[in-house]
Amino acid sequence: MAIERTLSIIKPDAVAKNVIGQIYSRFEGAGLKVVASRMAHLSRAEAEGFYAVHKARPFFKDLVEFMISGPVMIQALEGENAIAVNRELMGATNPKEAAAGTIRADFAESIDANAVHGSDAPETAAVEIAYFFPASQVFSR
Ligand code: RTP
Ligand code: MG
Repeated sequence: MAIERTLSIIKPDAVAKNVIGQIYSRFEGAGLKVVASRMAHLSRAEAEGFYAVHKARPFFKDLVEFMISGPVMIQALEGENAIAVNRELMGATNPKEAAAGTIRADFAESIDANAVHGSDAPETAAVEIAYFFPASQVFSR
């Protein structure tokens, strides 16, 4: 199996709920290693740039407003099949449809305030990690 990296964001709702540690425990329990990490309060320009792929979507404005509503915790995760493993841990985008025991089922309120972001493919993971972390701040281990 391939060792991959993925970009994860603990969104403002989950940071406000004080569950950063519980979410990190789930990453570690699934064999994912935190190889880069920092807290940030994103500017509008940073959030718009990060979600540029969704620019034409009706939910884009609300998504950006939500992502700049408070601090977020940003991390790169590394492990076997890290992208799919993280998406499995996260659960469905809409927490009402997320499987029991997933991060979104346990901590998310709504499709907007849905606790976490995770990259969806190797190409987007590489772009998203580089968006937040210079190579010198990613510590492969
Ligand atoms: P993410 O990118 O945050 O990991 O979530 P995702 O892949 O599961 O969902 P995606 O389709 O990439 O959408 C990005 C974020 O936009 C919000 N969204 N709202 N109101 C809506 O219909 C709607 N659809 C998506 C969600 O917060 C989603 O995480
Ligand atoms: Mg997505």
